[in-house]
Amino acid sequence: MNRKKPFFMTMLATIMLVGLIAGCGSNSNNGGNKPASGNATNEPKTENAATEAPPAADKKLVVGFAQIGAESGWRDAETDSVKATFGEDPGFELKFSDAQQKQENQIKAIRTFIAQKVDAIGLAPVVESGWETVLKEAKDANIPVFLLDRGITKGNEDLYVSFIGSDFILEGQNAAKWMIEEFGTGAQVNIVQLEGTVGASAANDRKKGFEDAIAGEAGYKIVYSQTGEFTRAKGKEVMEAYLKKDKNIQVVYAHNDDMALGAIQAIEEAGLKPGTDIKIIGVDGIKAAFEAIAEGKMNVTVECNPLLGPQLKQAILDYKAGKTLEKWIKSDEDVYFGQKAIDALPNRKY
Ligand code: GYE
Repeated sequence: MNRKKPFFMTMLATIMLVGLIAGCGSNSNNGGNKPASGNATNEPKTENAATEAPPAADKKLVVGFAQIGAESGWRDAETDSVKATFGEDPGFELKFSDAQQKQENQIKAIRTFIAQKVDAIGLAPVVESGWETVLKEAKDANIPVFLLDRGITKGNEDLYVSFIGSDFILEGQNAAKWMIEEFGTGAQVNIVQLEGTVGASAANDRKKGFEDAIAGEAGYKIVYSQTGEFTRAKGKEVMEAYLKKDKNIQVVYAHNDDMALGAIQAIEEAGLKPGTDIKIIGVDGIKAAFEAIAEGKMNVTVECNPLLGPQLKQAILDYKAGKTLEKWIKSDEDVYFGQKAIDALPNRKY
């Protein structure tokens, strides 16, 4: 794709001399986490100049969101949050794309957003690696990119403004912490780990946090670790297959609640009691997990907040206002088990 020469020509021709100088500088600033204030106010104006120029105050901010898909209850909740946040605000227009789990579809969506000259791009990267080229294209087009919920390979921090989401390593550590408190140090515990999408930061880091936290506990063994792709169906399938070979398991650690719920079905069908014979740990905190805890079939869910629409909107507004943004806008999360989960159930929002 050409580097927007015609666009910049139009832009330069329509901006006064002072704006022209600021406009030249903007190429290197944008995509960073602190736009120069002159640059931030020029940005929407330059797009107006390129089109038919309604007054800046009336112009909607157009946001393109490249979503992963609809693999889990968590993802649906995130999609709803983003759509509701921008849909209810007359100051915004949302362009939503569902990539059906494919990175190539997300890359295509981003290129379409760039061609449409959106004001900001939200990206929930399905996997961590392989974003450099397309995010450089967005940067060259002066379109700020905000990562939502999953991260990208370290060393590419200049390619996005902020990452808005959870600390997945901490979530893995919290899952292990609950387990070690439940069984005690020195216990013999066989664990099946159901991993998320291969290459996803949420899967990599939940695995790392958990495995690091049990490294000093010789009796805690991961006897099997396999992707369940963050879906209920795959979680069930993987668990079913494993139970046919070996039933000597004390814990299932699933990287999300949907896979935990799938595993629960497989365990029941194998004639065992999930929650009692095999303890079930999930991540996300979706309502269905709270229900399973209340029924005694699941033991704990490590919360991961999907209601990120309002934070994304605020980050875009702050960026446009020239404010300094945190590189990582972290979610505030809890761990739910036992009575605490039962008490929280009526108020769960997702
Ligand atoms: O935990 C899982 C999913 O990226 C944090 O993606 C997200 C994860 C979430 O579909 O359910």
